Amino acid sequence: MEWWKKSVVYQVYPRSFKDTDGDGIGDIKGVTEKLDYLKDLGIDVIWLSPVFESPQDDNGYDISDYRKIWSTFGTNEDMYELIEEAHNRDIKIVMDLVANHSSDEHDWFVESKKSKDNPYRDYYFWRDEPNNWGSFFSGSAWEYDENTEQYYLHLFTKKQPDLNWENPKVRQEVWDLMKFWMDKGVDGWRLDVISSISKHTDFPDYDEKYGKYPIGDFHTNGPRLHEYLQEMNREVLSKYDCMTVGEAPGSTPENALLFCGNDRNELNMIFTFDHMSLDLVPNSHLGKWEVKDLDLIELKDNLNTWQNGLHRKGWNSLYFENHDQPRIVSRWGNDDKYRVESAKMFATILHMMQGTPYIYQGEEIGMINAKFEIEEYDDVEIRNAYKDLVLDRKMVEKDKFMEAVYRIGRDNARTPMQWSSDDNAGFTTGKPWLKLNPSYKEINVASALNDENSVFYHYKELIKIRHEDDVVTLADFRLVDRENKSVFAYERRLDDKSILVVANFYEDDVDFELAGEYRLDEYSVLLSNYKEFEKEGNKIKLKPFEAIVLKNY
Ligand code: ISL
Repeated sequence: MEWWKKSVVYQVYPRSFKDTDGDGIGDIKGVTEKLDYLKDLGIDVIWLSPVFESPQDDNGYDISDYRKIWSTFGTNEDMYELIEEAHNRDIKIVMDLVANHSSDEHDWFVESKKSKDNPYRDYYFWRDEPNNWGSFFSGSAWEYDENTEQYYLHLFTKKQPDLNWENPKVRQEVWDLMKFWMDKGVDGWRLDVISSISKHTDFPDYDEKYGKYPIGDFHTNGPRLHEYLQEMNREVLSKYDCMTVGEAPGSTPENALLFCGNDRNELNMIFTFDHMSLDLVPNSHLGKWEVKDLDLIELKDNLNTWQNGLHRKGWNSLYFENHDQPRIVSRWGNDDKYRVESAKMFATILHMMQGTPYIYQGEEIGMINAKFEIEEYDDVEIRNAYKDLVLDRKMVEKDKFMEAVYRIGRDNARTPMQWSSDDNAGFTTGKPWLKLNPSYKEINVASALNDENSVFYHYKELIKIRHEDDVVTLADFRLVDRENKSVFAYERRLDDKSILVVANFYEDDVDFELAGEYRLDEYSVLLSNYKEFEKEGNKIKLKPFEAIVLKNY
């Protein structure tokens, strides 16, 4: 079995993880310092969000030199040391490949801008007229450049011009930089917005009914996408023992197999947005800033389709959090009275599915969303959307916009990691680059380690189960009692071995009758987030956010 099928990945957002030099920004040495902590948790792989030279317009997702570590994070030597120290502990390192776009301060773009006949001109997309495509970060996706009187394409900020993958030289540059890091020992890549690298080069306008600058199907899954990924696999990936996970906005269970189908020779798995969009109003003129309640049955159906769609044919990634998503306990759980119970419940349903689970820093201690004043947010997405939707176009009242920010804004996940109840949560001795979540006095690593009932030890247990039991890795997936509006239950079955996961998704007690072929007395408890498990015949009496893993072998 491929190693990444039995692995659990931990995402580090270096800026907010651990600062060792007192400048208020996390660094590479900080990651190295915490390797023993991560080893204790039991993870196998670290995915490091971008650490390369960058003007930081989008916190490093705007790279100006792909072969150099950003000096605020440290040196290339620090990075080589991290790789070595991680490997000494049997932890693999996956880096973030942000190659849909570069920074506008990258030499390629600096050259490209100079003249229409510059050798780097067609490293990017230049046009005389813009179309109506929107930027993910508000406004038009085209920026006018006075020097050559043309517009360039940027699906993200105007400091993130899109690279032109039609140009074979661009692709060669990407293969070379990937090899550079893999030759240094890097074990794989998370590929940023990989579903956007191939453009519809006729740049068709969207229908105006979708708003002034729509974002839609033309933004992803362009005609040459899979040709490029197969070339990447042939030229680079196939030469290394590595893992890949492509971030794929616009992916569906059907097209997922084009990326990660066993016979495709492209990527190992993708991050879909499907399940994380279920509480957003589709096609809203406010983009992602119009939220609605989650419908549990929709979530169950969605995960079921992905689990079954990829079973034996491809491979799922499993996630609820990352640096672009809010904290799951605040989003769909209860981050107050039942914080611990609900954090463990989400962990349980996620980690017992088939696929490779991803833990985002702080998720393992049940960190919660932050509620700041608008001026206190740093995220370019929040700031641009506030200016565009609230101040300029007045499409939404400030209060309503802020409610959406509290629920789904990206900075919810980016507040510094809470190591202890000391000053600045033990994250830095300086002034943190982003305000801490005041909850750190109570929610922090030190107290989690001291409490055998903490969220941390629940994660540790889930990881251990995955490592020790191949049923978790290999078994199929079936929903149990799909229509149940309060309980998320499923079975994983491999031959006659069966694991049942039963989770109360809400804070009211609920009785769950195990119907059909299942006999509760054939099962024993493998893991639970409550000390006692109450049953009556084939009925389980579930307490708030109770989640139980049962097995029959
Ligand atoms: O987070 C989003 C909306 O809130 C997405 O649209 C997000 O921008 C998209 O998933 C791409 O994300 C990735 O690329 C961006 C970067 O800002 C994100 O942090 C990164 O994960 C541009 O590089």
